[in-house]
Amino acid sequence: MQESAPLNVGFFTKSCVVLVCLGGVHLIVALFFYLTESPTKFTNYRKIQSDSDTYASLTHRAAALVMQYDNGTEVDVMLNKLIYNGSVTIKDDEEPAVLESCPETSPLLVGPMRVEFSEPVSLDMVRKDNPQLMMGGRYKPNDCVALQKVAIIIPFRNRGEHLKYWLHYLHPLLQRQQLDYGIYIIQQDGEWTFNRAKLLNVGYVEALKVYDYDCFIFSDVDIIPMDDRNTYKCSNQPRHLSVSMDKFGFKLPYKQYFGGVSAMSKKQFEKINGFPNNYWGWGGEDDDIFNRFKRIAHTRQTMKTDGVKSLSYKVVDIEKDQLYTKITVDIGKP
Ligand code: BGN
Repeated sequence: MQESAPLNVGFFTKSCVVLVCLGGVHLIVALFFYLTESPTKFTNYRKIQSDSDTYASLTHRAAALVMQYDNGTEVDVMLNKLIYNGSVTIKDDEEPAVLESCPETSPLLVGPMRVEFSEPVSLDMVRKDNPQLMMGGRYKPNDCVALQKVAIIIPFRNRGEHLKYWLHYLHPLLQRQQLDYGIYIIQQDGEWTFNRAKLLNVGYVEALKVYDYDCFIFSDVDIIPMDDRNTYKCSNQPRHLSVSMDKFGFKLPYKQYFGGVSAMSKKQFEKINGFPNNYWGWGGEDDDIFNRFKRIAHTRQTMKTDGVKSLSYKVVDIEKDQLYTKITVDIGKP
């Protein structure tokens, strides 16, 4: 009897040690699988469920695990951290979780449009016609994720009449094109000679302060598309959009013409250091930018020193309307 007592104690102690070890291994393995698997699950939830459902199921799932392995504070702390991170990510994300990408060609397009300037148009009328716009002339489709984030930059001074028609025709068109877009009117302050290209550079810089745009459309205020299949989007090459205008008899004035309306991705714009800043007065700046893409041209030299990298200006005023963001800037003088 006396001999068996230590033996029993030894066996009991060993069993306890083995049990504790097994429990520990179980805990480590379970924790490992939980931690390696959970990020994917978070992502899937975000895609297929609404925000509140997601938060509820995350909380629920994590709570169940806390109960199952409720034998160590470390586990609790880690799970709480996951719940916290998960909920923060989801609450930060303003996109409804079920949205898919918009199609390459929007089903809302109507093709040729009637464009005319005889009927009067007021800004109030345009505001009423476009109730989905967000402050600053911003829009994104609510039933799909737009393929591009497009900033439309319009150099401007004393052209209020043109602007009204531009907004009247372009807002509905851009919405039909299912773009995530914003309108930036860059108004040159003062009476010095106009500088279209420098204002375009300002628009590029200012728009990027507001939103992470990946495509930039540079448009004159008096040019309105006559067909909404002419998409205000960028592609793998810079695009010239105003290729057939009434004032040029629906032809290009010359082969290299790049004025009116053009589209460049952020990457393309950066590659050529934006527009030149030193074209004061009418003409030439669009030809300059065309030549920045060509192999042999003097602008291949000047573009290194003159462009968006060397741009300097002062913002005088920023006005956010439902229809646009108007930025008044002092860009200096010739
Ligand atoms: C060209 C202008 C363009 C303008 C078109 C169409 C110049 C360059 C002078 C060296 N080019 O003549 O800027 O868009 O006409 O009107 O002025």
